Amino acid sequence: MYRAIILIGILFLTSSAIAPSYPCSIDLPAGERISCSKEVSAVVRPAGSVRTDTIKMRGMRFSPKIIEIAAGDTVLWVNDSNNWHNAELEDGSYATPLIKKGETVRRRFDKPGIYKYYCQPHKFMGMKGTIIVR
Ligand SMILES: [Cu+2]
Repeated sequence: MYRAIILIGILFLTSSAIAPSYPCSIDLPAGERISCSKEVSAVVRPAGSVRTDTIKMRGMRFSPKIIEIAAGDTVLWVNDSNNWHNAELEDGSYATPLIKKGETVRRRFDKPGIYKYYCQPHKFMGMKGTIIVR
């Protein structure tokens, strides 16, 4: 009996944790705005196909600054500049180590949502980016 109650509790907690919750629009550093639907649309790619999208760290910015990928895809940050950079999600859930010139770091994004991130050493210079996972 107790096991059943605990199991139901776990299922409830898990389902509420998985339930999507992300804003309909986000504010970007330059004052631009992105609109997005509350319901994230289905993955566009055929089942089983994933890909890697590259974000270059160039000068004091991420290029592209905003990228849209499908759930399950991988982002590859490539440091193409002489400075050391990193990428940290604003919610604090993930941070790359410092990436030197010519080095790369990759991370897979499985959960749809809007991930805003910044470079810790150059955040004050506006080195920020956004990854939209559909
Ligand atoms: Cu940087």
